[in-house]
Amino acid sequence: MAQDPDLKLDDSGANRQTTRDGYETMTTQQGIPVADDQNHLKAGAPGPMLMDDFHFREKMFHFDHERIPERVVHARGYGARGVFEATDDLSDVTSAGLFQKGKKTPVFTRFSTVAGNKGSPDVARDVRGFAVKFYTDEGNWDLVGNNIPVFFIQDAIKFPDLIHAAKPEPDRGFPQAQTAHDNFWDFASLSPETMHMIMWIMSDRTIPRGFRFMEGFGVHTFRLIDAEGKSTYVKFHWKPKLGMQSVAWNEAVKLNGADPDFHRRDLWNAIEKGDYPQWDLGVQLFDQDFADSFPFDVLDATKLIPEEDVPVRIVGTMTLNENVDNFFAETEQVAFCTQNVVPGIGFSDDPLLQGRNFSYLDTQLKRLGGPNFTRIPVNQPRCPVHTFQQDGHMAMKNPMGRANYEPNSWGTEAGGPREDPDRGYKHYPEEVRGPKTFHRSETFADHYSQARQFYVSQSAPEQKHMADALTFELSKVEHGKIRSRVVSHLLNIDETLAKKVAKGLRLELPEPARPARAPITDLAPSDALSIVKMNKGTFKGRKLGVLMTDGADADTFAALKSAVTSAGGMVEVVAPMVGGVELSDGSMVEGDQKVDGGPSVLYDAVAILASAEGGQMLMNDAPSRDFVADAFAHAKFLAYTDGAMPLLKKAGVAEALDEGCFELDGGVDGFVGTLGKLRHWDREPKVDLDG
Ligand code: HDD
Repeated sequence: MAQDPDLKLDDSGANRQTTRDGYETMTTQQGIPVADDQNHLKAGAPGPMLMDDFHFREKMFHFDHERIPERVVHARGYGARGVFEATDDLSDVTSAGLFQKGKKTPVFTRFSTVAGNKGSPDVARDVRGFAVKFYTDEGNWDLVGNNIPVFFIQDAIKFPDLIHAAKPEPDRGFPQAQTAHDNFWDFASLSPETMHMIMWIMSDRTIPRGFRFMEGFGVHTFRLIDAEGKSTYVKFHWKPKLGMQSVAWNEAVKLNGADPDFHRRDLWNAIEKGDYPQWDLGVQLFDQDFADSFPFDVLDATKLIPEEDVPVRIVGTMTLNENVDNFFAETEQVAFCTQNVVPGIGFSDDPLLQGRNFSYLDTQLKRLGGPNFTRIPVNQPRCPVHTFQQDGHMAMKNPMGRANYEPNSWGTEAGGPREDPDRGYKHYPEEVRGPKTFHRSETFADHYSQARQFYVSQSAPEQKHMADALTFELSKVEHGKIRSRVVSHLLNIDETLAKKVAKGLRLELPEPARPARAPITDLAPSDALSIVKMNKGTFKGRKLGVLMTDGADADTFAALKSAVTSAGGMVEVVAPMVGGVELSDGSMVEGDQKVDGGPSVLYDAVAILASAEGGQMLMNDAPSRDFVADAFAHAKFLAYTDGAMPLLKKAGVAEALDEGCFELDGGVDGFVGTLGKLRHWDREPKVDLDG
């Protein structure tokens, strides 16, 4: 008898019985009810353990095999389910059904860091993966992107070297989740093609405030193909509805201690609250004529096309609206493959993309243990699947019937499936000629022009952060010659930047590196590349941390809470004791955090509401002083009541109060009205050595 492939483990009536207390009866994997889950079967007391205990053996066997290899890159990640809705019609350029206006397509999205292992902290300075699986009516489309629109290398053959250099050094096994070490900078400085991406990773893009505040990019040039087979080049962009935001570096360092799960907790909580994060999907569309006139090769993944040259057309919105039920089942087992494209979407000849198309399928085999990973629910298409592929480890859905080969003559009912020249995926019939050689295209030879364009497009605080980041990273590099070599490249990007970094390292300025092609130095700056310039002026989805003591003014707290909530933000109470504080009117407010577990790095802005006695008490508490001093140093907007002054004094902030600091006794509007600016960056040069 054919097996029902959907048979569920606990479907059988016998095992659905409950215990005397009304719990479901525990069973083995074989469905046998378990009598004792506390003790091994033994002979006598205390007694040797008996091999008869199949429940113990099965339980231990299964536990021993719980781990699977972590991803070789992007091991630390977090996923959620959602939906993509097309808001524009793209049928003029693609036959892909998901781009018909109004069409809704389920998605699974996984964000990740790249270098760190599965247990590494969320706010490591690193690129973020942004991978989306679209379960379309014509199969799965995986858009496996990053939060940076360019990549380090141009040819996939260098990927293992890049990753080896970035990961912990092989002899000592550290540092974890960091590029601040010799091997990474050695490789980068010997590979000038990395320089554009180096500028991006040294910017605030690699220390995002959360996944909800990041852009995403498909990176490569792909193709859209219409019903007649015409091809249009495309680059994909994700734009967060909440706008972009990053944290300060010193804040990131502290966040990783305060909450190593900062990003995943943020995403999970937002979805649990029903505050669903959304991204618009945009496309840059262009043809061969544009490609030919563009100063760089559109097939070179180390180059982007500025939005000012080809505007981003918004074509849909992704909403993440469901957390996973089980982290391992979905987030860990989801298998993205760049080769998963659907009719209407195609590859270009980008040699990085071509190499990826091999690597992803290959890696899933190792990670998930066999070719049937496509049958794991999170990876299964939501449309019918008919194939003669069969058997293998963990075969869960084999073809039914007698025929398992094509062609066969068993008639349509039992004999299918058959290929379908009308509906089937057709590769773009690009004409290809040329000698078979190992080579890198001459058109890929410019390594500095867009690196410079990125740098000059940044606001002053962002440029400062880049110089600081480079100085920091190179200060962890032990070999002077590697530091010098990096600076020799910076000289080809921007002289001021190079000099700042050299000064920060006390390094003699080297000769500039010899470029393979002279850089173009007058590319127009692009505002779209700057987080600060693109600020949307909203506090929506952000968090105010209010440090409070007994006797804090109830009206001020109520006004603050109501104004921040109306602005779409959240308020968390930080208290000396998590049991809460008693306000001036005798009401109690629960603490969301105890002050030493809720440092100000967890918040986008802070307020201190203290009574006179409360201020005196907090002043002697080191975590409370850090709360204020850090918020100030991280350029956060800060508000306070008069009672908080002793704390502000002791934290060294009272003498330095500036336009980013607000006295609350006169009302909350000035403070809350400013929060959308997110940071008071003007303060920053006054609070650090590098200013
Ligand atoms: Fe990759 C994972 C993104 C270049 C080989 N990559 C992986 C993930 C993302 C990216 C987001 C995690 C997917 C998930 O959440 O499961 N990778 C990129 C981007 C690249 C890129 C945007 C450049 C444009 N990757 C790249 C190259 C290769 C790989 C050139 C190899 C030739 N990447 C892999 C991999 C991974 C992976 C080894 C590890 C785990 C996995 O695939 O599923 O195959």
